[in-house]
Amino acid sequence: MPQRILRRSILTTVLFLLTTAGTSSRAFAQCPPAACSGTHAFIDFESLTPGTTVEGLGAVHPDLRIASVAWPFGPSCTVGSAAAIEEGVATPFAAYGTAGAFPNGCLDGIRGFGDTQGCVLDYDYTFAPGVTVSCFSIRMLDYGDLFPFGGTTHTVTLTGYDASSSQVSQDVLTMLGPVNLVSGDACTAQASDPGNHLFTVSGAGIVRVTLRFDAFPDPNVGYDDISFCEESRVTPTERRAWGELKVRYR
Ligand SMILES: [Ca+2]
Ligand SMILES: [Ca+2]
Repeated sequence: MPQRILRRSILTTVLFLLTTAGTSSRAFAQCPPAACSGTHAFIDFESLTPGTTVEGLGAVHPDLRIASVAWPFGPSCTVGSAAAIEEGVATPFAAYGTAGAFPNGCLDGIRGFGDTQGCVLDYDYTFAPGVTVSCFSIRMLDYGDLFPFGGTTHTVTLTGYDASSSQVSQDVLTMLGPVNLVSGDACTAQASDPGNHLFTVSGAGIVRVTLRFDAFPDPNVGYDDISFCEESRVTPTERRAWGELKVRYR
């Protein structure tokens, strides 16, 4: 390779690394596009007006269904009530408060989603028919500065399952001891602290991802930055072709 082209190639690589280094940790969460051989999806929630529901297939992405699930250990929020939230805006709810009771502070950007304060919801993430993912990631914010249900161990678990309901991958956050007003606050937590934590599951053939809280959670949290990598997808054309095939061989 001529010297000039080699230099340009190195410069391009350095620029690429600098660019991705500045955005990969927050913008793309932990399912980076470069590692996705299929179709990459990233949802930052910035386009959703506060109060817009995030639940149901297509609400935030054509191939993703967010569905809240009743928390079995105590006060569950109303199933189906998860909605877009905005920093500094207490409507439809302050899913959590940061210093000075500031609602929904320090999301990535100014918008994410959450549910009502003081109650808990578990979540299921599933995909459009025929879609499987090889990676799924979500950011949870402000976990660990309030533990009204007591307990000494506080565990949040993201689990990916395949079509036969076998576990593919699991990511567990365990926080020990009492509240921590620094690492548990969305605005003062460092990356990967409970207060600003990315959960990621990866592996072949994931069709369902569950987010589950144990009996002693922080009920006031928010979510942001969902990314996933679609590894397979049955296109409408293929479905039609299969139908024709069945007719032909009936
Ligand atoms: Ca956001
Ligand atoms: Ca909290």
